[in-house]
Amino acid sequence: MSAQRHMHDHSAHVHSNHGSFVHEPPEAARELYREARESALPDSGREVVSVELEAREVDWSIAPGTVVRAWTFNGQVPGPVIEGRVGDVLEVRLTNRLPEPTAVHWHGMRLPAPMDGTEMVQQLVQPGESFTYRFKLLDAGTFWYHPHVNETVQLERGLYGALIVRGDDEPVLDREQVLVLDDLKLDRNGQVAKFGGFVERHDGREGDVRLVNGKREPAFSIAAGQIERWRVVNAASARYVRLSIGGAAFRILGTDGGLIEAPVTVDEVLLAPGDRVDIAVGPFAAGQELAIDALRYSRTTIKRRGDERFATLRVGSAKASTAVVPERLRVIEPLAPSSATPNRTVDFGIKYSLRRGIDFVVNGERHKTDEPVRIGELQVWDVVNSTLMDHPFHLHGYFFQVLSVDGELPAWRSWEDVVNLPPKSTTRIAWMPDGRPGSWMYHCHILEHHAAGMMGHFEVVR
Ligand SMILES: [Cu+2]
Repeated sequence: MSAQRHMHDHSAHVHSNHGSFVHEPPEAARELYREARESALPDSGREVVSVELEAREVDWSIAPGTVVRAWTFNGQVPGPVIEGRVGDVLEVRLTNRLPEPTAVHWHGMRLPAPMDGTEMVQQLVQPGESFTYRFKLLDAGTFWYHPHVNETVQLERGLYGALIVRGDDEPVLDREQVLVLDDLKLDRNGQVAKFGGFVERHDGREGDVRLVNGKREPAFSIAAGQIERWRVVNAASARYVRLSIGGAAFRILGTDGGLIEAPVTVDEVLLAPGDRVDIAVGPFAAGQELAIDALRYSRTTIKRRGDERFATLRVGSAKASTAVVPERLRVIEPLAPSSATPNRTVDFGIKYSLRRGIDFVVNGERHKTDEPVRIGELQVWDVVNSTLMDHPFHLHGYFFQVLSVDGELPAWRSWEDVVNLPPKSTTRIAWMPDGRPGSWMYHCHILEHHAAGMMGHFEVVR
């Protein structure tokens, strides 16, 4: 199908995203899209990975005898795991069979702006229509995809999936598993509960049903003596997951933007909404059973939670291991010293509103229009959280490094696209606009906060 066919004019339609707030793609969007699509060519020896994604409603079984009316990619929750290699081109044709418009955001990908899947860079894909995303895979890591339209509803109903990009120099472990975490709020009839209300608006929507790969509290297995690489994605709307594997030690290998410099041994790791972590799990002894839990995490919500079970890990009989976890994984050059002078402050705050109760704002404004950023000019931003709640800050299209949190150095250097902002804190980040002009955004990845205005958009310009 041609670009022209996909991009025909929808200007007569009303696009609903966050309430009455409408972002529109620029006039030149069609031409920019065509250029981006045509210029995405694989490196020599690499290929075009073609994927068909159909967004459609199906009955999805989260547990034996428990069926939920879900919105899915290709009839499954999560959507299919999409896999490619660095240097490949990913081409995804999205067909919308939902009763409302959608679009797909490729979370964490350094792609051209017209492929970012937001309402700022493309016309939404109307029911019955298709749209093709095509971009080159530049970075190895664990990414994910999800709609950026009516996202509080579309993600909750099941529209999300993992996207894995492999590099040449990856640690070779015994086996790999992808764990996509989510929670689901069901009503008395066992269906997706209605949306909205003050608690949901304030806390973000959390549910009492915990899913891993679309199943309620499933069991995983690992062979005794083996070490596996787990790629974990937090796809929940608002839930923070302080991931524990029975209290056992595991090694962090990578975060949002791929491998870190050296493995870090921990017995828990925090995944804010939108976060990913790659970990080396094991070895364990035969017969062990470990609880994969989210430990209690207080983020100053109205509704509180204790430790909660996501899954169980059962250790089977022993198998030989050939896993090697190298002591050095890669080198990450620092973008800037922690003393670098910030050139922008992004302040996540709340304001009381007579009409809406609470507004979630950036520098005092809902859906802030921020200053442009020039390609090649290092960005050092102080990202401030003025509130008493945690907020996960997400930047589209570019990885950043955390330079400091309240003046303290982070425990390790990494590339991130999500960082949790603790209450009343300042997180200094650095990032480089490395090209790819166009409309970009940052926002809180608690989807209800994003929808309520905790986002800013800006142009990257030459
Ligand atoms: Cu938030």
